[in-house]
Amino acid sequence: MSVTLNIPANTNCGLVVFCNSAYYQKAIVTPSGQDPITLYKTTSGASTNLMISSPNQSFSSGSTGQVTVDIQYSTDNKTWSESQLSQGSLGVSTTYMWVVASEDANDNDYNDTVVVVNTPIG
Ligand SMILES: [Ca+2]
Ligand SMILES: [Ca+2]
Repeated sequence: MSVTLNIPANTNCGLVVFCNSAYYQKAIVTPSGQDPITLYKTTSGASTNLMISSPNQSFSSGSTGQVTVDIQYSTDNKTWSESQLSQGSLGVSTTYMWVVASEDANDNDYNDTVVVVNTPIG
């Protein structure tokens, strides 16, 4: 199950994803009317802290500003399951941030994959 971020339309957004998890992780960020941006954490085994970003780590929120975020995990890099998602947003001084945290299966630390989208204000 994905969540939808309601971002002002046609706004440039930064994208960072970080992980703290043993399982494989996949984050799929889809701005309305655009191709999905899919980021993977492919290392499995020991718990791994990792920040991942695509070479093009910014995107436009598009004509509606609706951006969906889906986070999945896998134990074998073949079969993927939906993570539990927790969504929030905050404004700090001149920056606004949307955060989607996720839990894959085990310990409820909700940091297995965390997607952060940011825009400047004003
Ligand atoms: Ca966890
Ligand atoms: Ca974790």
